[in-house]
Amino acid sequence: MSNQFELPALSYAFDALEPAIDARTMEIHHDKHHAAYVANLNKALESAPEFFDRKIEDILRNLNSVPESVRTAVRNNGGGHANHALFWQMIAPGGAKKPAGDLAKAMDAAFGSYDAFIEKFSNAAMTRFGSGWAWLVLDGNGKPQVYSTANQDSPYSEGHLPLLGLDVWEHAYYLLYQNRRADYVKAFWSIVNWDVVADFFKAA
Ligand code: MN3
Repeated sequence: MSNQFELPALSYAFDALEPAIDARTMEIHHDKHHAAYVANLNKALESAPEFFDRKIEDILRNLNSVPESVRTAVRNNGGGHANHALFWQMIAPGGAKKPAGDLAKAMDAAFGSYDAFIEKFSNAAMTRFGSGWAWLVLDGNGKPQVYSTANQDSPYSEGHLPLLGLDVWEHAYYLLYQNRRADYVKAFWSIVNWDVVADFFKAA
């Protein structure tokens, strides 16, 4: 098969995000969960191999171009692949621990303040029933928005550009936090790499 999708290597050690996220969770999350999304995406596209030449974000932006027989599989597993590939970067160790510069200005204009943003995003993460993601995105007009998506649905499919995402599937936190999603969401703010978020913002 031509350009099958590949699991991107994690650019840091499994224990690099402790104590916010434990090494065992990172290992299973990356090596098992993310790997499964990639494998299932490749399997789904066996019947439509021309999609192997396209970027996953382009496929997700145009899900209606995917054959109906595999569209749901691509939405779920392609979304899973794209979302996790972004997530590992957004929580990479290091970087600024608060937004700055033009990104901070755009966020303050949209949400009022950094604290108001944190509250809005955390609320989106807490109120997503079942599995999904909380997002900070740039919408079609280039304005910051906060919302959550179900399952592995991607902001790309809404025509939006994801800047920051938080995985609130139980597989992302259950080993360390069990049912305490609020503690996981709170710990997330200690590992966000705002330099990476700023790079996504600049590239928009
Ligand atoms: Mn996950």
